[in-house]
Amino acid sequence: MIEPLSEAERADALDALADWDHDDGRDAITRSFKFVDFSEAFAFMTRVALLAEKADHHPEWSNVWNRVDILLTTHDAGGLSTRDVALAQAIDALVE
Ligand code: HBI
Repeated sequence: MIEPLSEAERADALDALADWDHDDGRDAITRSFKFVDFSEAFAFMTRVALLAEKADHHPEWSNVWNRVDILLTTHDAGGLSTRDVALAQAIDALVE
């Protein structure tokens, strides 16, 4: 069982993940990325996919041409967990 974040942990995480929005309905975090073209967007997705496999924690995501929309939540926890925070930070590092 993966524990969901506590209220305090969630507040701290959302503060730290300034580029992510909280989806209250799902207790998830979302971020949209825009690249110069599809090739760059897909290269980003490939790198995220490798991070996700390494973490055994996978995004819910969509791609339209140069845009990638990512939603992170932990299905096994029914909401946000430390796995989402860690993956979001690793994803941010790809584009920082
Ligand atoms: N990814 N976002 C997300 N949420 C999960 O609960 C999850 C996952 N990837 C893999 C996975 N669970 C399973 O491997 C569990 O056994 C951990």
